[in-house]
Amino acid sequence: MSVLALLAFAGTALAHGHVSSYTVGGQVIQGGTNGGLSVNPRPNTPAWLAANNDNGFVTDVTSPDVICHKSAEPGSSSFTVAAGDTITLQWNTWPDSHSGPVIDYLAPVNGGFESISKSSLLFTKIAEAGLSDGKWAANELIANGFMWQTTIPSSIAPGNYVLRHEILALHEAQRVGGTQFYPQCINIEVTGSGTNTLSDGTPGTQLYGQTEPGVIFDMYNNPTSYPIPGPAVMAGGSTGGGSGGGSPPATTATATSAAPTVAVPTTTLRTLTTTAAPAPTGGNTGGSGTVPKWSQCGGQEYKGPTNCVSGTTCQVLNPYYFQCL
Ligand SMILES: [Cu+2]
Repeated sequence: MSVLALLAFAGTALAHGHVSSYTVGGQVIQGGTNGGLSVNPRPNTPAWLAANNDNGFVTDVTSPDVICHKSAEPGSSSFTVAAGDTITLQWNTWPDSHSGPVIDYLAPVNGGFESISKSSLLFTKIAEAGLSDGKWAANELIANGFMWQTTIPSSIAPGNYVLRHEILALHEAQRVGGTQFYPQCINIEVTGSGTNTLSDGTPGTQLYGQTEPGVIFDMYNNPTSYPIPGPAVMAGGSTGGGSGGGSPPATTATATSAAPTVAVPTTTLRTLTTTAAPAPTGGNTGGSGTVPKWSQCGGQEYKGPTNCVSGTTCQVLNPYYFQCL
């Protein structure tokens, strides 16, 4: 019995996750968790490093740890994203039992990334997904090979920002202090012609109240709706799914193949990213049956075409998701 109990406990503990990579415009950036804060010398990475190499979580909504995870320290570099473009966030894993919302924030950065004081970051919510048609966003993420997508609103002004991506696990949320926060941060440089500088955001330690509806929640009572906690989503932000269909829309590749900074027409992206369905079959199977760049080409339970378009190869991002890169 003790062996079984131990095994069960170990399985649970190991099942928590982190973002293992970020993909945008053909760049694949490592997540910050590998080795945590102990890596020496520090990698020059856009992803923040934190003491979450145990894949743990934060429960105190007023702790600095809730900003970008435990003892987080800013990444020293950034990667470029055009306003209107979509970032693919790949979690290494996520347990089925840990249902909850998936939320994304942006905070503008004044000055260099290395000297960020995390307590001075002011976050604006750019996307949120909670409970829709009886399905939790976190479980949607699992169904899509632990992948999530978030679009940088096209109105965002050029400049440096921290993207704060987060899953809330609600399996103990019926009690105060039971909700588990899994924030992940990465530095981005937004390009484009937007004008919104996000000057009226909220400090990370003030995003949530410990007894706010949605932080306190009983997920075991067959809920039909869920009040996503935190500030309201900005105008032009995204509500609903972020799983986006298992692969970035093919139009992104078209737009970015000429130059990485070309903005994709907002209307096109919005239509595509709000469709919480697999990539249009016409996109993958039309014509020659080759897979466009950025699209899925393999992985467990994947049944689509596997031949990548010329100039790309099918690369394993995780056992569930191979992508033409
Ligand atoms: Cu857990």
